[in-house]
Amino acid sequence: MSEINKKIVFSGIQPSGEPTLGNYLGALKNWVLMQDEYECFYSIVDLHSITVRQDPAALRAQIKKFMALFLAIGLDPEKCTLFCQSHVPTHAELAWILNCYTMFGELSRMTQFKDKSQKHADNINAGLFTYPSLMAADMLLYQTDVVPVGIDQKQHIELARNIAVRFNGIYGDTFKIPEGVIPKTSAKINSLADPTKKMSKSDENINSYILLLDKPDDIIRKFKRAVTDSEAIVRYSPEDKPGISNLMNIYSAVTSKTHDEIEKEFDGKGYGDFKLAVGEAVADLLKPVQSEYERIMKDKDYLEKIYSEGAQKAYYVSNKTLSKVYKKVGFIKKGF
Ligand code: ATP
Ligand code: LTN
Repeated sequence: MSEINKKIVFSGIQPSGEPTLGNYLGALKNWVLMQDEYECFYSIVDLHSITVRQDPAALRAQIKKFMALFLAIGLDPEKCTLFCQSHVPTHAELAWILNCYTMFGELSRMTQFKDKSQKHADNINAGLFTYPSLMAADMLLYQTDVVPVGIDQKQHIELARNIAVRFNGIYGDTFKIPEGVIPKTSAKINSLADPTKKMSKSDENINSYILLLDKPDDIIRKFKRAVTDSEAIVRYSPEDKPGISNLMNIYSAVTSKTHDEIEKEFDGKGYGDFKLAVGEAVADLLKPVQSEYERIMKDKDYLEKIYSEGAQKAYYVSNKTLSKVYKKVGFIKKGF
């Protein structure tokens, strides 16, 4: 069971497609790095994913893929708790309570809500709107200290903090106030097709993203096609050269080279050489992950064991916070 002195980490990812290089460099890589030092809870947030319409058969397959990929990238179930959000009912329960302490105006200001409402104008449902209260519940249930995410989630974490402070202000100390951890060069990996936009697993254009399970040839082809500019100088300048700067961020995150080192390495060389180097570095990074994934996917019983044990532990830990909350707001104890 949990080691009390370790700080708590919580993070989640939606099974709304297949994980991309953006998910990996922005979030998942940090998840792996944190597992030795912290008590970590990592969730496939399936409840969140249905705020956008999903095909049930595809969703089922994606969730299993995500769980296998968690293990393939190096998350160790001995060190962290891996589970599906829908298997742990405390998340939906606390989300309801927090909805009653979250203001309409606050939710209206969320950029993810505005973006997704525009993208899915035919399905602006209440779940899409109250998405951040469920996300706040995810974090607050575990008395989380640290939340590793990409920069797009900063606003949601701020809101969760505000909700927690508000609740604590009314009822006394109940929730720990969590803090976001955002990586330096890979906080926002952009689309290869439109480098002013975030790389996103639910993008319609398959050339806009690299999937963790893309084959090496596809990876190299996608980088070759990546939108850049006509200057033909590898130079970091996100404003004037979003495409090349995005590729430099990727190359830097994968090889640990600084932007200066990358500029020197490709001084006098064309974009062709640079794109090939980025493609090869990414393909090399993903090769061992992919073979590990193939191995794990063959053992469905093992996968089921991991997410079942994960959910049991997550329920045990999170229910302590939920019981505290029920008591604080004035609900009476159940007699069974
Ligand atoms: P969707 O396209 O369905 O909105 P997504 O690809 O944006 O999904 P999420 O499941 O919302 O991915 O995010 C999981 C984690 O990955 C979050 O911490 C998020 O900040 C991070 N992340 C997602 N895309 C990127 C990106 N392009 N660059 C850096 N981090 C990212
Ligand atoms: N909203 C996040 C996914 C997510 C999450 C969380 C991240 C759901 N719950 C709790 C960190 C902590 C997203 O869309 N990327």
